[in-house]
Amino acid sequence: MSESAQFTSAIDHSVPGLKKLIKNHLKFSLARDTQTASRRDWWLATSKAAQSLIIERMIATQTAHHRTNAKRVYYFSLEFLMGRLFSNSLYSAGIFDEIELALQEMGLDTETLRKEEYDMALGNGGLGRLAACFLDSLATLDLPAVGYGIHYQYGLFKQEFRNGHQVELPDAWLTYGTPWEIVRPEHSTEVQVFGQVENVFDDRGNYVPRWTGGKKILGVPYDIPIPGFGTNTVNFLRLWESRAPEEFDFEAFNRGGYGEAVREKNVSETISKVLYPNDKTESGKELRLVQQYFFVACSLRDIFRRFRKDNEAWEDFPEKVAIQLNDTHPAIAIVELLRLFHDEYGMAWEKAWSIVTKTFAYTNHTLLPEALEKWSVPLFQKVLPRHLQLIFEINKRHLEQVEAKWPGDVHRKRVLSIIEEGHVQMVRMAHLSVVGSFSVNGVAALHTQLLKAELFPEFDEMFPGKFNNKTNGITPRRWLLACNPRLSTLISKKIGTGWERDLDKLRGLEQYANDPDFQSEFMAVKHANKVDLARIIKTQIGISVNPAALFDVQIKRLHEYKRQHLNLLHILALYRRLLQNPDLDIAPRVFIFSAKAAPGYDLAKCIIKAINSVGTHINADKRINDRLKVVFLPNYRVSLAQRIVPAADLSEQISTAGKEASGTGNMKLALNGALTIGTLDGANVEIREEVGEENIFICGMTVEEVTALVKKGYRPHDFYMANEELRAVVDWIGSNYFTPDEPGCLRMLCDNLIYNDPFLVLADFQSYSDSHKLVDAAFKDKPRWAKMAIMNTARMGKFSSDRTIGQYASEIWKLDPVKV
Ligand code: GL9
Repeated sequence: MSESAQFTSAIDHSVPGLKKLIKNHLKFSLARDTQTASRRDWWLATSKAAQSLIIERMIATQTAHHRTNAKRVYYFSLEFLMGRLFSNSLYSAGIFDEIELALQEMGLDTETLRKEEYDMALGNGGLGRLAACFLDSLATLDLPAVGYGIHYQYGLFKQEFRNGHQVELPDAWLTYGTPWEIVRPEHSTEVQVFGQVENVFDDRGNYVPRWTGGKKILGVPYDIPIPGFGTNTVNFLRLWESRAPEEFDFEAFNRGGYGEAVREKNVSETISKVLYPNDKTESGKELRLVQQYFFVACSLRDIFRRFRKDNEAWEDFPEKVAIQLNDTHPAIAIVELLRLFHDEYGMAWEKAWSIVTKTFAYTNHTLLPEALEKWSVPLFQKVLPRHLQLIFEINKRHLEQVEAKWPGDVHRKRVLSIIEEGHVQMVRMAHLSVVGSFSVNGVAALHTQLLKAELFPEFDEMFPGKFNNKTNGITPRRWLLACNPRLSTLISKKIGTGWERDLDKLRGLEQYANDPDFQSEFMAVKHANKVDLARIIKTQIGISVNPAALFDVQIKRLHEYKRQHLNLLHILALYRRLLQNPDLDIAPRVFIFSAKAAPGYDLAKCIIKAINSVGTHINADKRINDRLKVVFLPNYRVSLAQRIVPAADLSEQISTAGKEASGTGNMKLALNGALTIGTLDGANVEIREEVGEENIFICGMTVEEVTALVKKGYRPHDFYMANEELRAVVDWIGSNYFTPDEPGCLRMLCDNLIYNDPFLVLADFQSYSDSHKLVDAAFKDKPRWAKMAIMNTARMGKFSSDRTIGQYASEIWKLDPVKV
């Protein structure tokens, strides 16, 4: 590679050149000729062609980062929900149109090939998808960055419905391989788990603790190039796969024979076997803690190797390395970095700790108490005995600081401690993260405010300025350019291109919001997207829907706090009103759901069954005459979201106020011209600020009202008794009317609502239902709806993840771009 700053490609980007490149890959990488090639072969060959261009730029990028000894950010995350990479790669390589032409000339098209790709679903939901959007923005902004995570053999389970119930199937995404990853055995690294702590004499004759006797595991990295859009920068995502260090364990072989030896190998490989399918944390599972430690330990060794190539002094580490912790899942990295410096490199505690706390920054993604990770001390002792000792020492020093600041204040020490006292002592990973990081951020303004005031008020007092907000964002490349080509084309025709890298430019559409011609063009795009989605619904689940109806969309993980069951109650209320008054004048609606429930979350699965059963019943009811349709699309995933989002009229964002940290689906839908019906929760608050309150439907209680009601003592039964319609629909769910073949199967949902209702569904029902009447009226007024939809698209600039990442870079990481 030349040392010049000028990057020139060795590959012919012309249509004939790309055709040749694709055919070469077909022949030499896949051993196929054009006659026998399957669609998958063509997809693979085309992907490999795009990948060649990207890899060229990746090499140039890495050379530039190395040559300038640039500071890098390392994004540590247990989840990266990447989805398909095909379109993204073509757009980023700047060859989308050329490839389209090249394929056309060979009798193929991008649209068909795209569908051959299996989603890369190494994440659960918002948190993992945010990581993917961030990688896209980091590269697009020319920021030197590496994502680190786990190369799961199985991603998030595949969902099917059997008689309306969720069934989980394994997600074998690697069965046919992927063209995007590059295995790098030369960068493999060994880490250990379990074992014990022994005191030994070090080289200087000091009697020191040492971690010995653990089980050795090999980490093998797989790299996925991450190309920026409209720039030469290509960063990468490095995912670790666990292997047994020796192909064959001869000791085990001698002890127990061949079978034993292979079994031991399997244990090592279990670590990267599967993504835990819980959307909020998986506490107490030994394997999950091992996963967490495994990937951060591998990543830190990798970062050390890279740092040492260009640097001498450890003091400079924080000048060259920033590590962002995506929630507390990778927080053990704080202790591992301290251990490496202190135990392995003999650095004094104070110096080691000072470097550590200048390196890490932590993002909190939720206030839900069940999601705050805690590990029992006995489990820690078993898996990471030396780390446990170090945590106790970190905590001792931390509590000395508390004592210095608030002498004699026992209460403060108890609430600030990293160790929670009780029958079994617990390590609080969030406290460890706050103490070990120089920055703690929330993911929306309201969330950060509650983080400071409710979750960590004592920490905020102890470390003023450490807490800050970084409102989430989404990448406009995937969530507008790639998923909605019709709207992208219309926008570029109207205001020119450039919005893909500067989303504030969409403000230029505002001036056309009242223009009848533009309104009809905008709504024609929406209609065409709805026709596409209607076709998908028909082929996937056999239900016919009317593209002229209002498409009312709720797509996200299934969770009580997100309140899909509030939506269901409203559907039942509408159904009942139509049965009671057949002439009721409402705009026809198609309710569209898509959601996975954690496999062990019974109530969430019951809500899925309830929606499916009610839907089947309503869809078949001739009296309704297609004025209501209920559709639950199975196997929600990124690629399906990319089909639903462009076709949505209404976006349901109805979490109980204070529970949804930010939400990002809300941004994707509004960007594509859907209007939001939502509570004042998470980023909805900021969406309202941007679009104006005349362009959004806000309903439900505020955080203050929720707090007051809970404090006073919430009694759902009172709301149930006081509202005739609400009582009728709740009873309907519990009545077996919708599930005659499975009596009692929705009982738990009905009982939960009347007697427990922890997320105040019944308390918000009336307000939500009233708000839907305003939606109905607005939708019937076509020019008004069109104007509101245009205003939503025009005013979403703030929610580009480029803006978010720009703020992380300047305010947290102090990171400068490097142009390639
Ligand atoms: C989440 C929050 O619940 C969302 O509100 C937020 O938008 C995202 C990204 O910051 O993080 N936290 C969390 O644990 N999940 C989130 O979506 N869960 C999943 O990823 C399923």
